[in-house]
Amino acid sequence: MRLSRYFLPLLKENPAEAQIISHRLMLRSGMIKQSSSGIYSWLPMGFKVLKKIENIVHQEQKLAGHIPMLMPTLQSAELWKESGRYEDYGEEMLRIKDRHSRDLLYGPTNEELITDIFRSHVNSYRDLPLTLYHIQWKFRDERRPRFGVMRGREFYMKDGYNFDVDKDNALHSYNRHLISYLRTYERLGLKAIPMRADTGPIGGDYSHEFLVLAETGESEVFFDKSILNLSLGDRQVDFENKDQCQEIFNEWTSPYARTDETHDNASFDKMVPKDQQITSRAIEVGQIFYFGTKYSEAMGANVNNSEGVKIPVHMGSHGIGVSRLLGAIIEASHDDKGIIWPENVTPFQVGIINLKQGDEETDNVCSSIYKTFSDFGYDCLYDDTNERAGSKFATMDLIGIPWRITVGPRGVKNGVVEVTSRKSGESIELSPELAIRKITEIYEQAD
Ligand code: P5A
Repeated sequence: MRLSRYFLPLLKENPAEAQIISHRLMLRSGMIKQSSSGIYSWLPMGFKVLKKIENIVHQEQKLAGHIPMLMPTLQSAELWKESGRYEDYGEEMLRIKDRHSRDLLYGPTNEELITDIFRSHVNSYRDLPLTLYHIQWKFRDERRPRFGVMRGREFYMKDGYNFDVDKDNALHSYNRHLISYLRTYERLGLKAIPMRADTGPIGGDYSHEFLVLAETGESEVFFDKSILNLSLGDRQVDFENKDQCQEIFNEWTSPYARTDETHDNASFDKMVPKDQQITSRAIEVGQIFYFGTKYSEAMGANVNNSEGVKIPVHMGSHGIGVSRLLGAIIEASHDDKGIIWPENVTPFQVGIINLKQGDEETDNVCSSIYKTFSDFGYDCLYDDTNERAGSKFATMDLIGIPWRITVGPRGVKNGVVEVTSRKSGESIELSPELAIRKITEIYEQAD
C-alpha cells in the first residue's frame, strides 16, 4: 500500500478523552474512531490488525478440533426467557422491539442460542463430543465504557460452546480450551496467566480467567511468581489426549493465581512464600466456564446415552475478547514514540521510507523493493508522500511496523538502504536484495 493512496487519519495531538496509552495510540494512529460511547468504527489499519488476531484465534481453535460457524447478533428474547436469564441479565442487555412488537435483544453472549441449535439437531451421545464456536460482535450496555476497545459496549468476541456426554468429558473440553487459549496468547506475543475466577452472569461453579499483566488493567490479581516461568513454547499438544491435557492443565493451574473476586489472603500466605507473592493489575483477555447442565436442563437439550436413557448434555462456554486484545497487545508493547507490533499481528510487515520523493533513482529503488515485497505476498506500507523525513520517521514509529527500510539518494549511490528494527531501534546498511532477504527470513521464522 502506498501511503499517498491509503486512509490513515493520524492525530497530531493526544486526544483528551483517552486515559490509557493503548487508547491514545489507537486514536492517534488512525485505527479506530469513536462513533458513540463505547462503540467504534474500525478504520482500515485497526481493521487489518483485528482480522489478523481473528485469524490466529481461528487457526488455534481449529487445531483444537473446534468447529467454526456464525450466529446472528440479534436474538429472540423467547430463548432467554426459557433459560431464565432474560430478567436476570439486567441493564447490561440491550432490549429491542421489532415492528411486530416482538422482543429481541442484541446478544451479550450466546449460551441460549447455541443450546437451541443443539437441541434441534442432536439427540444421541454418538454425536458427542462437539464444540462449536463463532467470532461475532456482542453488545453489553456497560455502566462505564472506557479505555477505548478495552471496555467497549460493542465488542468482538470469540465464543465457543462444548457439548459432552458427562462431566468427565466436559472437563476434558475445559482443559482443551485452557491449552488452546494459552497457545493463542503466546502466538500474539502475550503472557497470559490463567486464574481461578467467579462465574458471574454466565453461571456454573468452575471458571478461569486469562490475565495479561498491565498497570492500566482493570483487575487486581494475586499470584505465585513461579507461574511466570511457564511457557508452552514448541510443545506438541495432542488435544484428543485427555492425560496430556490434564497434565498441562495441572502444571498451569496448581500455582496460586487468583483475581480479586476469588482471592483469599490466608491461602495465598499458606501456598506461596512471601518473596514469591506478586500483586498486580491485569487485563482480562479471556474466560472459560464449565456449568454442567445449567442450560441443557432449563432448555431441554438432551441426548440418549449408551443405555438409551435420555440425559441432559454437559456444557461449558469459552470466550476471548478479540477486540480487547488489540488494546492489551499495545499496552504490553509500545514505547514513548508509539506502538511496537509483534510480527504476527502487525498491519504491515514492512515500512518503506523514501527520503527524497521525486528523485528518480530513489523512487525507482523504493518502487522495486515495494514490488518485490508485494509479489512475495507481504503487506508493505510505502511512504511515498512529500512529507519531511522527520515526520515520515515519526509516523512509522507511531504506527509500529516492526521493520523499516529507509531509502535516500546518498545510500542509493552507494548501493545500500537502511534496515531498522522498530523494537531495538538498531539499523544496518544492506543492499536492497539483502535487506529484502533479511526481513523475509525473520517473518518466515516468526510463522
Ligand atoms: C464465554 C463465551 C462469556 O461471555 N459466554 C460466551 C462466556 N464470558 S465473558 O468473560 O463475559 O467474556 C469473554 C471475554 O470477552 C471480553 N469482554 C469484553 N471486551 C471488550 N469490552 C467489553 N465490554 C467486554 N466484556 C467482555 C473479555 O476479554 C472476556 O474475557
